[in-house]
Amino acid sequence: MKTVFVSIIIFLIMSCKFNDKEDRFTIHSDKIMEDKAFPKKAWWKEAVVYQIYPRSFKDSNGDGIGDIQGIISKLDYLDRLGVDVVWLSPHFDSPNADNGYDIRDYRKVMEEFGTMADFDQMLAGLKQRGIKLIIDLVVNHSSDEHEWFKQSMSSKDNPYRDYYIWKSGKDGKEPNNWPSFFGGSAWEQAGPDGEYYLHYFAKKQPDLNWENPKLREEVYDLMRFWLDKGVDGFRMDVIALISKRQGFKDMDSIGLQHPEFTYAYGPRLHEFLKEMNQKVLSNYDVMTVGEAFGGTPEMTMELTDERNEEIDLAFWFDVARIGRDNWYQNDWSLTEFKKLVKEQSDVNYYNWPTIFLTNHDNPRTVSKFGDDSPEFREPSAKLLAMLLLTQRGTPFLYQGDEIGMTNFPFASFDQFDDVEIKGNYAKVLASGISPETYLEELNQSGRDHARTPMQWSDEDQAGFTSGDTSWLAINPNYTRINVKDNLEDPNSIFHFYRKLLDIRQDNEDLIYGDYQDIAPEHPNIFAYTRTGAKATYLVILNMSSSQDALELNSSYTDYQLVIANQAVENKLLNNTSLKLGPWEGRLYQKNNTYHENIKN
Ligand code: TEU
Ligand code: CA
Repeated sequence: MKTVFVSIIIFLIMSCKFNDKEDRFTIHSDKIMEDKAFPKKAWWKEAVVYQIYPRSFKDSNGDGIGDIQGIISKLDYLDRLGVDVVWLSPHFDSPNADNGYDIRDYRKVMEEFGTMADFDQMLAGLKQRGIKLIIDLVVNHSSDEHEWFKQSMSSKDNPYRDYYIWKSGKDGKEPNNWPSFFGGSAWEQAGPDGEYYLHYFAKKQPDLNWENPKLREEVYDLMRFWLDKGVDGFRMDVIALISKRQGFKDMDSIGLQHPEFTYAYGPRLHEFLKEMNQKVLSNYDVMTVGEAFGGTPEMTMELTDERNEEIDLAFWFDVARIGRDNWYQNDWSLTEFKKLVKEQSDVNYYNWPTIFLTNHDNPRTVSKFGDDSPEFREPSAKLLAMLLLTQRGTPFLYQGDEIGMTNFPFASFDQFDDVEIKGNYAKVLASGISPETYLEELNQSGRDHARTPMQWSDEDQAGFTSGDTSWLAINPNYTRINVKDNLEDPNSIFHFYRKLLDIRQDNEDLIYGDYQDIAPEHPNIFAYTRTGAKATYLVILNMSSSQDALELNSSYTDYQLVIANQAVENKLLNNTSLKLGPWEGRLYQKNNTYHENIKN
């Protein structure tokens, strides 16, 4: 009896194992039979996107604020770098409560940035150079200075009332206990009727009411306005938040304690996005990328599943925000990091991933993921370039990363500009945290690190402005870290990015190839392959400031070195015991190994 039982167990274990193998094999053979060995091609899958935060990119008129003519003066620079698409953070008319993420007029250019003629000139200049442009669509909320909101606030009977979300108070207090991401309640009392309006972000960013079909038509119209000008798509700000849970019940009572989960993926999100796609996006050859936090991978994948016809791409925040708990930065390990990268990469056939390490809401890439000390800043910035540009997914590169710009050494609170940092200050201190601790954390996590002006040269104000001051302090390390020096030095971070961009664009398998982590448990070395029809690429990155070793299995011999961030003696990989220096990264290639790999 006992033996029968044991054999049944063994049989079960064996068959699981066996099935496992079978499955893997079936997936591959299916892929080939159905011609699904590789994802369907699309220009936005092959593109590398460069994000411009216009306020901090380049000032042309000496007022200390970046502007469109400034961008125009740097188009050749972008062309030289070799990026395919520019994502421009908001350039619309705005009172700048949140640096343009609070729009007063969706059809007007922010005066500080220039005019519509400047915008058209920039767009034409980009197109001449074969660079596409996507703009920021911020339609979860508008500015409270938008005409719609002024009307809406003026009276309960105004036809624009339902463009926003108004509720009466409960027992003389806010309608529910929802908090704003930027401190305090998400409700603000306003107007003659004593009602409250909803704002997930600052008070000056009232949430739009997507339940109202008229509002939705307004949004579709403004999208057409920019698409008809020739922009190539949108980055969609907090798009997962547009459909509100209509009960407006207290957070605890709906069982979703965290605001991100309470606000994101509301019941009509997919319906709204399908409508937007059908009425607008499907009429243009454009790309869309949604900022989509607050959901599980499955929920995010539903947004970008091409069969659903909603949006093309989504930003998953797990990788860029690893270890983050609000403004608090916890320690994290490389093995966790690898798991998150793999999770992002493992989307199904109908999805395509994105990869980014920072944006205008996060610390600098080299300071968070590399080592920004004078000794290791350069090799680690180059290694992170290799990581970003050899992943499976559309890479998003943030301005300044191509020269290894670092976090700013904030010494006091008056150096910050960010509405989030200021808005949360009172709440954080009231919770018993000391200002010193908050400042220390913000020096790792704060949004202003990414927003200090671009360092163009070692001249005054880093060549960002000809004026005496800039809107946010320049990082004092501009004398060492700037574009001018990078352009002159053939071994600079800039030129390394440029070469990698070339390599990616010339090697389709590096774009579409399968992703496999070959050393998921290694604590310091990130090693993976990208396998396509013609070639397999092997990427080996020592993500630590000390020397380390990696044992490869014998199938990884005879790989040819493509590029490395440090001198490598032997261009042919014929030794399976590898020793890597601190932050050493190598990219190897071997031809025609795809079919062999399947058999293995
Ligand atoms: O950010 C969305 C967002 O919620 C976070 O990334 C945000 O930075 C904050 O840390 C949450 O605690 C987008 C924009 O990227 C950001 O710049 C805007 O401030 C925000 O939406 C509101 O429009
Ligand atoms: Ca200016």
